[in-house]
Amino acid sequence: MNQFFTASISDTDLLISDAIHDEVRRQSDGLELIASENFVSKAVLETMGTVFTNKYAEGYPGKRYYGGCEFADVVEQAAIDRAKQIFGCEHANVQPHSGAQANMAVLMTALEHGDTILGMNLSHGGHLTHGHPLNFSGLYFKVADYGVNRETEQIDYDELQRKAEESKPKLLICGASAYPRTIDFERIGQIAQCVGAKVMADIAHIAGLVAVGLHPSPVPHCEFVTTTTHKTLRGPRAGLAMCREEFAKDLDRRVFPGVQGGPLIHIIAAKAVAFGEALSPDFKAYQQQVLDNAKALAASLAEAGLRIVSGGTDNHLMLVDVWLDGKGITGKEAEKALEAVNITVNKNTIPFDTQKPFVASGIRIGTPALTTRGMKVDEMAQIGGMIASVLHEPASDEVKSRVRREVAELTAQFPMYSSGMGSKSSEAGSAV
Ligand code: DSN
Repeated sequence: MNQFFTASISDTDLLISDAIHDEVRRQSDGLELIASENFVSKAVLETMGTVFTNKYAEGYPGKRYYGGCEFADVVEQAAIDRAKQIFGCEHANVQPHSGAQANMAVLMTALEHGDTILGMNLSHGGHLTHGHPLNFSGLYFKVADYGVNRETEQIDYDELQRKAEESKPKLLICGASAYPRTIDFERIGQIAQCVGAKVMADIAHIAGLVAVGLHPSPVPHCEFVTTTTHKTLRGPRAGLAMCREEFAKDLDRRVFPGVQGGPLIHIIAAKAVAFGEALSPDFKAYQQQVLDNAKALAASLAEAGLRIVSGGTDNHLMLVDVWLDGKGITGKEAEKALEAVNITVNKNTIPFDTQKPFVASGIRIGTPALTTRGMKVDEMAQIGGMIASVLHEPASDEVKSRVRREVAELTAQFPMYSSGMGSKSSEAGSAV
């Protein structure tokens, strides 16, 4: 037998093999609270590591530029059909390698170079691809932005309407990366109609909730809907672009050959598997638990004296103001203090932040990953207490070692990926 096809990574590349092992252990031994992260099923993970990675399949099912695509067609068609079934959209393109590329394809479909877009300000919860000056969206289009109200810290739809009337965008972009409240897609659709704009809803964060009806769907109100597939949707790291049938041909042309070359068929196959999981009744129960957990965690943090931006959460995430007008610590310090006890979050600007994005006044916390591990509201209350003790006394070694111990005890009760995945060279055969 040719060793090339049989040797494992632990036999051939110790540097990478050990890093994989260490990452398995890091994920398993820590509390993962980054709102945009999740853990995929073993089935999704397995599918990503298949021989479909060897296949070129430029084009679309039934219309490829390469021979030998009959099985690639099976998996891509399954992913398309399942995406359409989940979201009730007229057309789905499952080839975008990422959410950013899905957004780029939509902007190229809906706009000409130099047209105006109206997107949510990044520091109020928006995304780089919604008009940041250093991103393609800000480099190639004129950008107007909207945000949240200073008092409520929620989207001010009257102000959004005013901004739309003033800037007359060709495309209104909604959806966010750090917005904890329900988005009124119906109202946004009406505003766009009034000013003759099309709408792109980027539901990367809330796609799992939308999939099961726990967040209102943008599909009836928006010409284009994009998402990543790896956040609440719990699939492989990738993107998905959907649109009304009238834009289908143009969107497909913009994804390939406009923005990308050959599709990643192994990832598309994994999207199909994840979409199949999203269609199961268990997925709705999972998403409900994500919401219940977010509410419980926000409540326990608030009870411990931390300020939750906008007063709470309607979805899978919350923003915590840790700076408190100079009475607390920066987001950067909070992220670091929590990392030291194996709790992973990310620093995040809060609306009207006075700190630079790399320092920030807040942290963003989300529950999708820990909910996948099986944690429920009792564990969230416990975790809220741990986070609060570290943030109240970030310099205390005593608090840090206590919380580190509590994290170890808690994570041990919720094992993951337990089949020996990522065995370290020095511990061959050990299960992680
Ligand atoms: N970087 C992603 C997030 O963390 O929300 C968005 O692209």
